[in-house]
Amino acid sequence: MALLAATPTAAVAEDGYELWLRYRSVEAPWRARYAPHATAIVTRSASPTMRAAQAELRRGIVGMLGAEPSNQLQSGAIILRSRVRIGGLGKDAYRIRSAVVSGKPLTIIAANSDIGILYGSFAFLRLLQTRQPIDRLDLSSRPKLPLRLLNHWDNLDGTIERGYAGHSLWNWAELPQIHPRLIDYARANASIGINGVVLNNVNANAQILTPAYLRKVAAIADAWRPYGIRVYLSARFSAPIEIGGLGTADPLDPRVQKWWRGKVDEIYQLIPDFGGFLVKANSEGQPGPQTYRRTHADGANMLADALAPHRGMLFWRAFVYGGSDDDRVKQAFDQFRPLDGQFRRNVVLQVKNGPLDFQPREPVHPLFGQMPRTRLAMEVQITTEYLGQSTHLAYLGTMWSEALCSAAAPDSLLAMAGVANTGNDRNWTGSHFDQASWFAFGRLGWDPTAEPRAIAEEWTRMTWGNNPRLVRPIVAMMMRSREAVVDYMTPLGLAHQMGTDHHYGPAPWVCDLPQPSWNPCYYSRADAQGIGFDRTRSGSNAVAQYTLDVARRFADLNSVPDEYLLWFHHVPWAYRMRSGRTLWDELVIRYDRGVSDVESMNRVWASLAPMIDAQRHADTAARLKQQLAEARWWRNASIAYWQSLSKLPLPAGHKPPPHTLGWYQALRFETVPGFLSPRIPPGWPCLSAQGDLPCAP
Ligand code: GCW
Repeated sequence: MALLAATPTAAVAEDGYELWLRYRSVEAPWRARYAPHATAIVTRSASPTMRAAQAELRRGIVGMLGAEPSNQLQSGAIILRSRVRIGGLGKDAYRIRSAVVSGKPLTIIAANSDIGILYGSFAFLRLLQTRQPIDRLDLSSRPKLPLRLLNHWDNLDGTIERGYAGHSLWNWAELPQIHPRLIDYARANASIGINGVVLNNVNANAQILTPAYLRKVAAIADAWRPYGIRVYLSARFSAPIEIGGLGTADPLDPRVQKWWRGKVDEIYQLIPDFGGFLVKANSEGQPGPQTYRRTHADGANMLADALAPHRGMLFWRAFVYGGSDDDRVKQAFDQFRPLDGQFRRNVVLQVKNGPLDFQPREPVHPLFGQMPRTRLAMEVQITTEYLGQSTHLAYLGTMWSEALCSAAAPDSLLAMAGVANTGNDRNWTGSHFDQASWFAFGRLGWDPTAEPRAIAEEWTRMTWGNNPRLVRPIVAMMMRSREAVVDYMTPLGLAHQMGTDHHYGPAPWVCDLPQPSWNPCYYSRADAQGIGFDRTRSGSNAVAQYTLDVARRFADLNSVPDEYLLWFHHVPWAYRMRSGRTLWDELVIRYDRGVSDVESMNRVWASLAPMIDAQRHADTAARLKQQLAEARWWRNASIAYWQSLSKLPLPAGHKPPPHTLGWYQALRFETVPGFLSPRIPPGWPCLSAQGDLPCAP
């Protein structure tokens, strides 16, 4: 250990490309323990998936133990045994077991299918990567959810909606030639059990369904097949008009049905294991069945019928609002709950984790647990549109686990869908720490009951190193990180206080957008008397959408958790909280707590410098510094605005914002991602990384 401390791994240059599959050399005592159990890799099958498993094991063993494994059945061999019919385990499951055969210690990775072997191989490597013993193994694992999908919001022009890590990984000009990076992408996904990828944005372009694109899509499907990843596409509901030459997309029109059947047959000719379609319909301007006075079920079932003969799935999103003046968070439930039981077997209703829109904190979506005759997917956003984009360190395992644990969600789930945070940045996700949420998404899709802390620790060990002096503080930082964002952006159940359109930075004062529910003021309902959205019976009664016991808990001021107070209740500024403080004081304290958490993250990270490679350390340090400036900005701008309404003094010891409200309101951010071209007129004030100082002209 002394030796380890004296020669830190910091010497090795790293850029984050390898993600959590770094396979760096293990410390000598561990090598002595591992090497006798990794002398050879033996398999009889040469299927592409088995070859991928073998190649990964070899890569890991050479990297970590520095010795080339043979392919001989010898002492210390790893035997890959597929199609063994392991009772009780499904297709993707694996079993890893130590055995002694004819006096030779062996490790057997067994599975019902080749893909189970690949998953088992990654699991075996993970044991070494996280410094677990491997000499007396007997473990098995199977995914609790059969479908674990990434959703890419990639546009055909290479841009990514809400993407903060560069351009799309799919280079349509270069395809069908496969860039090696696409294989590394598949390895990363297979290592965490992801088994489906939707390639294109749900705000879909029908061109993806034309033969020229489909041939390129087929090349991707071929490349990923060995890794167990099926390709899916977002389908634009009006494609029969745009690329089919029809005058309608009415789902009950036989010509439309025939066109989709033909299109689906054409896709399966090229991609026999095509996963299916994902559809955003009648939402935010996207076309859909309601255009023809048909229901969401009519639309979904028509597409599902075209896919069914090929065993394809149809994911239909429940993210709809705008069709009524009612509270926005009620609208998806009101539209979809009555359709329970009306969807075909191969339809999956894809529901966001919360009823609004990927906020730092929302209560769970009330559709979970209340669509007993419909298969559901929980959609989460890995890309952090509303949590500081790729600057703020926010580990999302804790957030998703919160949703998965609530309202019996896991029992009613067939799938998890995660809006991907990858792009062509060298380290895939822009921020190194954003890799953790990609990792956690896969691990929670495999087991929604997994502990977010255990996942964070696993990722930390694989990504940064196993030294406990580094693991402990990093995990602690990750576990607190999302709550810190909640505190300095939208504490106590506030939501959607972000800047218009790009959703970057605070804008609680905005109240003039044409669609009422796009306005932050719609959600805060703040005025001189108080703050919060009354969703009890005296207000929108959204609370009644929950099951009786949950509804009661949320509706009652005595039992609603502080975290959801202003989501469900409008209360006076002087409202007395459980802490004994007034709401106003508590609010200010929460903002400050969030900021001080980020201060401490900065300190902790700085102290880890000697144990972390220079490039990744510096990159993360720079982002944390920016995060601190932005956390202060969120705190100051929000407090300045609320104070202009409440007229109350700040509690003792809490500093007033350094600028006037008008100063914060005048900031413009027209070069942040979301805009295609910089549109900052010269002379606009903006925020510098140094804090509340205007940028240099
Ligand atoms: O959160 C919102 C985003 C949109 C996105 C939409 C959706 C793809 O701001 O950019 O559109 O959600 O989920 O459909």
